[in-house]
Amino acid sequence: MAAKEPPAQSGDRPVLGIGMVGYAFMGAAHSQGWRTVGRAFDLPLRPALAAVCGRDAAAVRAAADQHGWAAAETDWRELIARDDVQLVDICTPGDSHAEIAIAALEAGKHVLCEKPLANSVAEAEAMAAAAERARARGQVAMVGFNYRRVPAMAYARRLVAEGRLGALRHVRVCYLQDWLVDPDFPLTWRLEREHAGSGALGDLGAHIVDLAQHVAGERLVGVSALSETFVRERPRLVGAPAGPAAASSMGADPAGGGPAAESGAGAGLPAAGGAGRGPVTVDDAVVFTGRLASGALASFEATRMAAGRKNALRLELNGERGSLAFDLERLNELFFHDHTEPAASAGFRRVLVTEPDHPYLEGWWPPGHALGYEHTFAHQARDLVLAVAAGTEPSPSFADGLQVQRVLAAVERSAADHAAYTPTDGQA
Ligand code: SOE
Repeated sequence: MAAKEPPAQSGDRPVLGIGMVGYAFMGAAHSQGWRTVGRAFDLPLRPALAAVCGRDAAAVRAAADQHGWAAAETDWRELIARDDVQLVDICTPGDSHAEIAIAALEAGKHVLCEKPLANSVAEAEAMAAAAERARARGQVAMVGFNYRRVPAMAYARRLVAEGRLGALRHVRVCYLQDWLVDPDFPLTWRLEREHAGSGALGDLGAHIVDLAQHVAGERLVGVSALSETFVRERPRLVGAPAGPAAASSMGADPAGGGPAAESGAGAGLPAAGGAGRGPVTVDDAVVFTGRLASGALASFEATRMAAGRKNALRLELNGERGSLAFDLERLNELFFHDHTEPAASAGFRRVLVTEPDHPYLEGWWPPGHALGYEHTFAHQARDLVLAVAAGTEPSPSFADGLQVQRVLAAVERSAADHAAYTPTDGQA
């Protein structure tokens, strides 16, 4: 498709041309981040929305207009080959991450890849190896764990690193959504193993594994898990080819149009019915425990079956000197208890994380003027642009994404062969 070339230089700041693959929920969120980041933060490079890619020419053109992309492509290889694209942003289902990311890195481009990094450890290993080779050529590659960029979460990490919680004892984290409660919610790609890799585990569990480790500042060394698929068959999507072709390598998210469609909320629900029911091949929910390197105990729960919980990512840390608690549904607030204070007056207090001294807040509004979900994508873009400009390894790197992938694989393995003991009347 015809390209509208963005300028190679803007004022005294060189342009960083972005090419994005996929344009549904995550594509819309990333577009918003790329559009706003240069207005909020003073960056050494100016991100330019050069081109977006999807399989359906008319739909991708409409998405380009809606989200502010200068050009539209229908083949991701063409997107990668463009001279005005220096960074490839991958917002497709997991089954195409490895192929696109490795091709982009080998073509000399920087890469941002949505989470989870891949659908398997083997793919993630190949991606991390490609990123390491590219690093030697000055390229960077980052995984899109955007919740690290909630200011309250970045601030929580700072408090832990400063020792305000002392030695950690517990990390308690869950990610609760409810868009699969309805057994007639259709069989989108997120419910098919060959496209999504896993269910709530990869979709939500990946976030909480990364976030827990990031805030705690240490990694999991062992896990033990249970998982369940409560609804084993769902209506096939109308007009969607059954099986792998439905969500092949790239383009528009087969789950449908905008953010609401993908999350299953309200009017955007993808159409179902008439094509029979098909098998759900991923988990609906997973719970697991883990041990961190320091010996702290961690518990995790990820589900899309928690009626009434829309996007409740809740995290609590307890240490010998204090505790922190957070809920993504109230993302400007962090609750902090300082256990070194006199017991009579100590207790959890609400810290409104909107001060200029709080992470990322220097770019936004006066204190008390709250931020939201979308800002995490601008913060992600900011950190990536700074890494590109400085030639430093971004965080989370593909190596970090691989480590999360290994945790997810260990959780799956444990859930598959879990030794569950039946309560008895006292005899072992
Ligand atoms: C759907 O469960 C989803 O869009 C996830 O895929 C995202 O990663 C999460 O941020 C919001 O929910």
